[in-house]
Amino acid sequence: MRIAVVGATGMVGEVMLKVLAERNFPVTELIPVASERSVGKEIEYKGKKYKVVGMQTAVDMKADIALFSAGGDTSLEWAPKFAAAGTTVIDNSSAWRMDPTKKLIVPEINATELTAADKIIANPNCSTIQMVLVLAPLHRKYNIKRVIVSTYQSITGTGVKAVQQLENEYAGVQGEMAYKYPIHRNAIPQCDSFEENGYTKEEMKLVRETKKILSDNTIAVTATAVRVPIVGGHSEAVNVEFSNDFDVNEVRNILHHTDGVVVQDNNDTYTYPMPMYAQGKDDVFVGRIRRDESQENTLNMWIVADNLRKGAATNTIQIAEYLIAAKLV
Ligand code: 2RA
Repeated sequence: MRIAVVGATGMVGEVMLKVLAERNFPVTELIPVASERSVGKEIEYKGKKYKVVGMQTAVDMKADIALFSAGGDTSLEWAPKFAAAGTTVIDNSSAWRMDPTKKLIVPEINATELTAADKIIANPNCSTIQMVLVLAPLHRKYNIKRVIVSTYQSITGTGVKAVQQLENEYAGVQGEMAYKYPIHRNAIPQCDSFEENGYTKEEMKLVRETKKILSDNTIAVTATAVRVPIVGGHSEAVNVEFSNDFDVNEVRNILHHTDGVVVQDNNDTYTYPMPMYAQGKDDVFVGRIRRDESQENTLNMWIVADNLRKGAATNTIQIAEYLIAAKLV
């Protein structure tokens, strides 16, 4: 497979290359793509050096699949050009996610929706992926009425500038700010910009994308997204109201048998998910599973995942793996 990685020099792009190698993805030719200022830079993949090329050069090279993580504007401009050249695009930005003509895919949930006609496929937001992977089997079993989620999001979701800001603040050095406020010893209740309704784009991604991926607009979702000074992954406190009652042990068992989900839930052994231990792994970890005693048919959970892996690079690559296995590319 001729594979283009668009945004190859960025944080997610670098993880994509790592995961492609780890999973021994069938890459016959790698095309690392970045903005003009990075053209000519060398990147290494599986012990071989490749020169970064620009966007139009990459379009003309007619990759089979292009894995995009280059921001929404770049994707809006260039994904259609790659698609017109016959390349199937899997895009990590928010550009196409809510487009009614584009599929929003978490392979374990809805990859079967894909057809060969899908030339631009949207990868959901990291905080959405980890939540819906856990919610999907529970929705099928108990029918979800409402979700209340509070996130505790890693600074890696903002990118290199945010990681540098935290390192500077640790070191007592004044540097470029990724956030309006210090992130060291702080928690910032704003991920991305605010929308007219007073919610942030990050919060509304959780609301909108969850309904689309679970194919159910009746699910009520509300979210509070918070940035915290950690790097390992995103954590989420999720409260779910079902139409029907449930048994907590049955919930654990359903999740235990869900592909991509690992249950870490034992109070006696202080076993629960934490981003420090999720970092570098592709699973979504769930624990603190307990009935909400304040309301019937309602459950609390704690969900953690590496936002750069299952939340971005790995999910994207799993979509590509599905396309190949289903002979859609
Ligand atoms: C964030 N999910 O964490 C967003 C984009 N990666 O900032």
